[in-house]
Amino acid sequence: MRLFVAALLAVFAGSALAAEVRIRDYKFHPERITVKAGTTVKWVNDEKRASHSVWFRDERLPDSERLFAGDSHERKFDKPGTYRYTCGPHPEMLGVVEVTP
Ligand SMILES: [Cu+2]
Repeated sequence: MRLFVAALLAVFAGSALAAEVRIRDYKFHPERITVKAGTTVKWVNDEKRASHSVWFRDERLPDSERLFAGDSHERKFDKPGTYRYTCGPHPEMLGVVEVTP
């Protein structure tokens, strides 16, 4: 519910700040992305079969829902910082979102 409200607020705020990370070959592309605070990052699973997730484990957040082929996941980053994440089923998959002021 909280995510839904956040998404709704983002829509109403008309936020144009967006960035995309594609998932394929068991990797995040790009593995490191730099965005401005207030940006919504969207992960899209481009695999034919493999499912993945987006898990900000260091922040002790719950794992995302499982992303099957074509599914996507979004998170808005309001605070500058370095956000490392992994994939729940594949801990060898690593990614970083660098958020600048
Ligand atoms: Cu994965």
